[in-house]
Amino acid sequence: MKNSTIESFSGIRKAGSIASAALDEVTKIIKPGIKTNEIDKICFEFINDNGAYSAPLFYRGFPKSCCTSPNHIVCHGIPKDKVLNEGDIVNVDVTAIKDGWHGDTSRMFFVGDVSVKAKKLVSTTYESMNKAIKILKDGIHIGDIGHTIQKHVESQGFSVVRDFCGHGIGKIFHQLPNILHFGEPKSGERLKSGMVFTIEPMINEGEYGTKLLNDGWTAVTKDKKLSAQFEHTVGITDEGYEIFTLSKKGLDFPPYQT
Ligand code: EYF
Ligand code: CO
Repeated sequence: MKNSTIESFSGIRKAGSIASAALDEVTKIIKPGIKTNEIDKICFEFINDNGAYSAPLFYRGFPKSCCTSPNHIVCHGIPKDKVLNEGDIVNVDVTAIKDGWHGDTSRMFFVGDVSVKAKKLVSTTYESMNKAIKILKDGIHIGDIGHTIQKHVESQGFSVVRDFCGHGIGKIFHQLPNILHFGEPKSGERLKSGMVFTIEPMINEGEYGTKLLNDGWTAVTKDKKLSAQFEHTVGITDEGYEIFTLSKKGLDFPPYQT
């Protein structure tokens, strides 16, 4: 059987398309003055209305349905009563569970007009993820993914966060293998057709160090400079790869034309 028709791929394809469409909905409401709690409400309602569950809600005690990570927040920012202002950048990370299968994706959003520096960080982060996706095929090493990302990011003067990684995904939200976003070519495990995992590089404007806030969830840059992230859920096929979380509306990268 071709792996594009196996049960895991069709399940993750459905979950991924709901997660991706939830981010398409978020695109409609992002503007100066919006609160991150409002983003959470949209994600929760959209995912539920589509017969799915939000995986982050209550996962290891996490209190919300998505993560919202503006500016110097690297990941796992908790949606709250916080207003986003003109010039902010923000990552929204959603995971839908449909029929027991997970689809995990995140995108960056621009709040009004943002600086040239922020735009360059966001475009470099997106390019690094896409360059890594394009090399995916049966037989390459996990280290090839990290090396591709690190080479591009460092060539642009930015740094790759070391403290968080991509992950295998399927009926379980987080499983092996860990997908590091830095590394050496031809190092680590070889990818096999049928494997499904996320690529979700977190890229910093300054140094790669992070620290955890006292809330126990929110990771921020140590130097308080900007951080950006994109994420897709991808599968290895006999022919190469499949991306399960592309936007059906072409809203994969800002500025979004809506
Ligand atoms: C100490 C959470 C657990 N973890 C990962 C729980 O893979 C993710 N996004 O692409 C991802 C999303 C969430 C998540 C949402 C909540 N959690 C956060 C921080 C620390 C921790 O365990
Ligand atoms: Co993830």
